[in-house]
Amino acid sequence: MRPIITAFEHSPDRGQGLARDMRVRWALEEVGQPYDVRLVSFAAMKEPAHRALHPFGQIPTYEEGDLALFESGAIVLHIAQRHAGLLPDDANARARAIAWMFAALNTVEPPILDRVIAKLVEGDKSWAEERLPLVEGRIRDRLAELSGRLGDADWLDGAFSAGDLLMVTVLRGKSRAGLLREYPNLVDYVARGEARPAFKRAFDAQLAVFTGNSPTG
Ligand SMILES: N[C@@H](CCC(=O)N[C@@H](CS)C(=O)NCC(=O)O)C(=O)O
Repeated sequence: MRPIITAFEHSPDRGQGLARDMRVRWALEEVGQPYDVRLVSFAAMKEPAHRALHPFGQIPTYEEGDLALFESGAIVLHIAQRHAGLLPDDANARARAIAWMFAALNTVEPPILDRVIAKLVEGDKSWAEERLPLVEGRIRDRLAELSGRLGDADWLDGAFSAGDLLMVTVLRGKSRAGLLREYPNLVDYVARGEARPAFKRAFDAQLAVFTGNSPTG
């Protein structure tokens, strides 16, 4: 059965591949599971029909038979648990890979998102300029810690896993590139993730929606 995911009808990031359906597409591409995409407008996301799938009126969602899921991390975990290739077989290694999934979304992504909010939403406030260095300091702390742990390894814990998939999606993007440049091993880490054929297929599929080349992934 082909799962159906939802994605933005229009790109808010001008095709950088940052919308979170990218994580789901990438996971599906890594495990070789074909999927369909239902495109939603910003208005439609807030309608009851979409909110029945996603209580917060966002993308991505994931439907597979009777199952409907929201939250990109939960969707990637579901895909990784149902298919080989994104989580190790060994129980302890699997638990550690899942810990990295949580670390990406729960520890590294929040300060990065805070910076997006500080710039885009709060940028015109009188205190915005004073706050930004504090926000960026918190990102640097996390990146320094992550960089230290990664060292010269290719991936966070052995083979590429769903933990790396989420971490790379959290770190990538033009607006993060400046801060990331201070940690060359993280720059290389993101580049390694982006060089994976499954990433490229996912990226191209999302981009194709925005450039009008293809309606589905
Ligand atoms: N924690 C959620 C966040 C979902 C999210 O923020 N989605 C964005 C797109 S990347 C969205 O739908 N934004 C539109 C809105 O919130 O109205 C996840 O990881 O799935």
